[in-house]
Amino acid sequence: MERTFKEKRDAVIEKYESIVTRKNRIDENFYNGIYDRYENPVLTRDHIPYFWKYDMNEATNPYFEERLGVNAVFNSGAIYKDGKYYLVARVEGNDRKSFFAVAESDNGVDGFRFWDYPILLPDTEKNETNVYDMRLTSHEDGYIYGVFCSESKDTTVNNLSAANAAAGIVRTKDLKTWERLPNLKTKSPQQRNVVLHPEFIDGKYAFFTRPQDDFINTGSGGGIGFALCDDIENPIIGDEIIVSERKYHTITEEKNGSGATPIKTEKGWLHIAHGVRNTAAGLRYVIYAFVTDLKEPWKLIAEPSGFLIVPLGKERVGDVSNVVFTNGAIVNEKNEVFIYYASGDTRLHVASTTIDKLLDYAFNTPKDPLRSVLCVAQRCELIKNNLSYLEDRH
Ligand code: M1P
Repeated sequence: MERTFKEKRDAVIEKYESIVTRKNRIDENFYNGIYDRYENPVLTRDHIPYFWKYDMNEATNPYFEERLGVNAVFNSGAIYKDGKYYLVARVEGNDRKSFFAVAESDNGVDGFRFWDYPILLPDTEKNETNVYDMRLTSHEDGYIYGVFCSESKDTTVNNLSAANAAAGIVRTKDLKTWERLPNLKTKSPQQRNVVLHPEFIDGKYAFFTRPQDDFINTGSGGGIGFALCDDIENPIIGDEIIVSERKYHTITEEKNGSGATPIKTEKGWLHIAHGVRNTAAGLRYVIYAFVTDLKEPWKLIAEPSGFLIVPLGKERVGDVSNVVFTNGAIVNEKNEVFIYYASGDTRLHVASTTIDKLLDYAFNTPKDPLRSVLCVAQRCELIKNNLSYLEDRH
């Protein structure tokens, strides 16, 4: 017999509560010494409040059907404020449009609950169709900035899928009221993965950028860029200096992009970014790290070889398989670091570590020597040193 409206509704509420109150534990099956992974994602489509999806009124929804479904919750900006962990997640409706919503937790690894309403961005860009991937920057000017991709249809070509990506900018003090500034103007025809640096450089705002010729392909775009901006209320940047290059036969060959807002450490600015390579099965997105100079943050001072985080197990499959992507990390007062990364453009996970471990990783992992023969020599050196310590191993 079919369940009553009340039975269906109560079951949906119960499932939601069990998901958002579920404890998360470190995944003991994974170890690399650099960071911990967790058993469960921190945000999924099941974390979306039921009252965002169902009409809860029996008179207008007698079958208790979803009216506005949510497909995925992924790429999230992150910020630590007054002892709480906040994520500004990319929520994608069944209609493919993304929007932003704040979720809050007391410990950064579980218990994330969305606030009652998603963020209502001021509608100042009339051609904007889609918004996604907000990076949150607590700037020394006193505002929290959100920089995100503002996407609109490219009407200059006869191609229904052609789109333009620009960097949208909003700012807030409380994550509740958001002021929209004009989109960033750059020389590059397209921009995605733009991040505002937390400090003034020579009295100016500074952006990490990703110059690109095309919506998907970066074309001549050489990697993650850096540029200064005189006026955040009329944001224009000039020439972009390339900070982290795309390189042949590496994890960044196809493209790369800034991820989490750079983290200030005593040894430099720590960046957690993404790199993309092409394969016969399509693009493969991984997460990598690099460090730039404290005073001159466009200067690369450490770039360990290869990836930091790669999709593993269930993370490998999703709406866009073979993808991990980050646009947010949090450092708390204990110098613990929480890297929020999405898998498969479908759900959001956390990896936890510390500043010390990440710096050790960044400065003591060898660089990519760019050729197989040199990679083998690098590994043989490690083996030779290890075997001298392990002489009595048999
Ligand atoms: O689908 C993978 C990612 O693709 C884009 O990243 P990039 O601009 O580097 O290609 C973004 O749209 C991102 O949201 C998405 O996760």
